[in-house]
Amino acid sequence: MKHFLGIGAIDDIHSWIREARDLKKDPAAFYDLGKNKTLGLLFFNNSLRTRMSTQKAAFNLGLNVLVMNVGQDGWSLEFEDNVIMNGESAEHIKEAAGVLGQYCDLIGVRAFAGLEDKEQDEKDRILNALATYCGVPVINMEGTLGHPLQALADAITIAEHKIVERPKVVLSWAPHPRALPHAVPHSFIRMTHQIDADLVITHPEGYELDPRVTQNTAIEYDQEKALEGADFVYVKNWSSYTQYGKILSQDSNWMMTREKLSAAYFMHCLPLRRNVVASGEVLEGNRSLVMQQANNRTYAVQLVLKKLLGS
Ligand code: SN0
Repeated sequence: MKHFLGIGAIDDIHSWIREARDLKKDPAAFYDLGKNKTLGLLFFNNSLRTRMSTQKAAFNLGLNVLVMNVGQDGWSLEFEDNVIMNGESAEHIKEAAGVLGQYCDLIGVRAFAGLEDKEQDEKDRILNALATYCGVPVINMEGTLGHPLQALADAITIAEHKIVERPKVVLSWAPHPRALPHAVPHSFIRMTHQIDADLVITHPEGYELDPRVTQNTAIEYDQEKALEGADFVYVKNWSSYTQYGKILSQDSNWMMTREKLSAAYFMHCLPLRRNVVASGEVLEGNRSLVMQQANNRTYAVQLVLKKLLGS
C-alpha cells in the first residue's frame, strides 16, 4: 500500500479488523517502528477525534508528530497548472507538498468537500495533489469523497458487537441545520459492502447518494420499515447529492429516538447535534456505541500507520 486514500486501499477487511483488534490489546507492541520518523497532520477543517486519535496512535508507534492547521495558518494554495499567480494564492500545491515531504515521512490530511461545485469536489484535489507531489505516503483524514479511517473504526466496532454472522445494518439519514458532506456515508457504504452484513439505506426522497457507491444496496424511503429487525443503526446527516449540497428537508420525524431504535445498536461518527440528529436518550443509552467507535479510531489509524511504515 502506497497511500491510504480510500476504502479501496483495504485489501482484506477481515484481516485488517483482526490486526486492529490485536493492536488494541497491545497498543505499544510496535513502539520501535516509528522511531526517528515524523508524521505531519494537515487540517483544512475542524477536528477533535481525528486529530487526537491519530496523534495517540502515532505516539503508540513511537512516531514524532507535527500538526498544522493549514486552512488557518498556511499560505493560500494554488492548484491550477500554468497559471500566473498574481491573485490571492501565495504558494502552489506542488511546492507546498514537496516541502512537506522534506520534513515528514508520512502525511495525514483533512480537507472537506466545499459542497458547491460537485465536479470540483469529485477531484478531491488537495488530497490527490498531496499524494502526487509530496513523495511520501498520504493518509486521508476525511477528504471530499471519503472518510475511510472512520469507516474502518466502524467496521471494527461492528465486528466487536455483532452476535449474528450477518447482521442487518441500516444507514439512516437524519435532519441537520447545516449542509454536511457525503464522505462519511459513502465510506461507510463502501466498507459495509466488504464485511458480512445486509445493508439498507433509508432517507427522504432527494437524498439518494452516489449510485457508483450505493450500487445495488437496498434503499427504503420508509424509515420505520427500513429499521425493522435492524442489528445496527448508523445515523448520519448528509446534504442532497443530486441537488448538490442543498438541504431539501429538515423533517424532525427522521430524528432517531429510543422507540425507533428498539433493540438495535446506535452508531454515529460524532459530532452529533442532540435532539436534532438523535435524542439525548439514544446517544447516552445502553445501545449507543459512539464511545466505542471513537475509541476504535485510534486502532484504525494505528493499523494504517503501521502498514505504511512497514511497506
Ligand atoms: C463532518 C461531516 O462530514 O459530516 C465531520 C464528521 C466526522 N461533520 C460536521 O461538519 C458537523 C458540523 C456541525 O455543525 O454539526
